[in-house]
Amino acid sequence: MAIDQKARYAYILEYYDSQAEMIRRYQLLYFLADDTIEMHDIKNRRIFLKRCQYDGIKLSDFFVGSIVNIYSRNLTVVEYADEFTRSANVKNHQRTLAMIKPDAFKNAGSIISAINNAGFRIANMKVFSLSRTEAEEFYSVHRNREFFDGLVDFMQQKPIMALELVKSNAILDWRAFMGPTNSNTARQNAPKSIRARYGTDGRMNAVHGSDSAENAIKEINFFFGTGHKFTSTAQFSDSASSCCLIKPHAFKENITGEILQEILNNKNFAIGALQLFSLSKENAADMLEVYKGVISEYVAMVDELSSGPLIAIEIIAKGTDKQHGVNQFRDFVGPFDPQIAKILRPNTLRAKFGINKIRNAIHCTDLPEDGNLEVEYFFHLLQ
Ligand code: IDP
Ligand code: MG
Repeated sequence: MAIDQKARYAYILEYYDSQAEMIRRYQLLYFLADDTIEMHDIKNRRIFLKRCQYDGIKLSDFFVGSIVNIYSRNLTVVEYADEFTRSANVKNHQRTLAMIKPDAFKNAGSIISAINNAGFRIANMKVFSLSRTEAEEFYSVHRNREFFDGLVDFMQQKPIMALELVKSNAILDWRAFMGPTNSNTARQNAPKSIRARYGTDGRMNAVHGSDSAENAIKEINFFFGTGHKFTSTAQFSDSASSCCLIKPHAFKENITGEILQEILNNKNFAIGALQLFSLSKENAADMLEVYKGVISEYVAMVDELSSGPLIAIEIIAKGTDKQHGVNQFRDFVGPFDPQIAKILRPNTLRAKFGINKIRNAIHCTDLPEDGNLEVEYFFHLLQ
């Protein structure tokens, strides 16, 4: 059956215009028949983008809270503009809170790959180190259970990663994908599940997932809402910190997990802090300021860095002096140009995951004295 030519979804998008210091609102129409979009400036009642196919934009990019990049602007989808769009999207874009628990943190990359392969989109992601009070609050429904104290002890041992996942039927699908609460039961009854593959026992079971729509909202808010300020996990060390960015193209290609796992497997480095960010063009230009006028690809680098979500990571080099630490991670990342990297240093991250000089998968700190500055930019200034 042919799709109705006029059938379209409608969204309200916002963009912070830093030059005019105001928020601009647009209505975006997505035509289902031919995957074209059209945009209107709401205030001026003017057409902003004539109906066209827009490279790199797909229907699955649109849900409340998502960020789409059009004409180098990062636009946030803030609401559905009509009931047709709302009811279709509420079904297609359910959200849930997943957590990678301390026992599985060393496998966080592989778990993220599995999450992506199972069709979940990652809308938010951050590493936390929970205090006793925070762990107690998160699991407060279990306060009277005999396993509560053990659970709280376990949860505040090491870093954890919280993830906001989006998919149709996300809550139940993620619970099924996690497997039974007890990892040993999981290995018997659901050998492909995450808990079977990465869990330890009944308490240390690799991952968490919200159990209802109500709790999903509560738990997403707990980690990603503005209500609670968590202590930063970043170490901001002048001697050991350097900054690694998994670039937007790599995030879009769903290779974040593979890259992260390579970093986790390398015994020379530890992860201090990690978080998903969407940089505006101004932020990206700020961040890459030192390359302005130095590297001919500067403008294209800024465009790439502001083209969608990226993952910022504080890398802690273990047991080395400052000079050595940043250089050691650079060495692991490899030459700027992946084509050269593939020939000269085939085991480096850029050789394995990069495409070209702009889409080279990873940004890493170049100069030892910039390591902590770059980390502070993400984990202090942008917080
Ligand atoms: P769920 O994580 O599968 O939703 P819940 O019953 O909500 O399971 O329990 C929360 C967490 O408490 C579990 O994931 C597990 O870490 C821990 N836990 C549950 N039951 C036991 C137990 O019998 N012994 C030790 N820890 C437990
Ligand atoms: Mg539960």
